[in-house]
Amino acid sequence: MTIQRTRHLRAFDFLRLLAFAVVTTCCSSPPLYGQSQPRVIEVLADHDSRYKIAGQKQPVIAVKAGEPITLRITANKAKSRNRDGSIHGFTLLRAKDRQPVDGWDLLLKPGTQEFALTAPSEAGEYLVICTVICSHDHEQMNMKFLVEP
Ligand SMILES: [Cu+2]
Repeated sequence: MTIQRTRHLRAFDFLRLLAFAVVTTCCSSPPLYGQSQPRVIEVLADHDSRYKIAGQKQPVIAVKAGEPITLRITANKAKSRNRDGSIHGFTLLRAKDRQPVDGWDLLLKPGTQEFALTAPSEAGEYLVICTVICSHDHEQMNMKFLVEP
């Protein structure tokens, strides 16, 4: 009787240990395979023709030069949309000469979309602008974007 109970407990302990090992192996970060995932930056392109970032009064995106990032943008419709259904844009310009950055000319459909992007290789100040005439406030729909060396 006593031996049986002990065996039972041992089996239980073994299972608990196994579960613990599985959980710590699967859920510990960083992942054991490959390189770490790109950083996710979340932006809201809102119905009042403003870009918003949670926890920031004046939204600013700061990245490292050449850093791979995932941009997760949620777009809410303002007053009007493009013929193709885009409700806001997200276009990156170099601040000093307003030159557009290759690959950073995004059109946003309603809802959440993810874009895998690489930060500009040139450090400095950039500007995000909306390219869809989304409302009478469209002109002020912009945001600072900093590329750190
Ligand atoms: Cu706009």
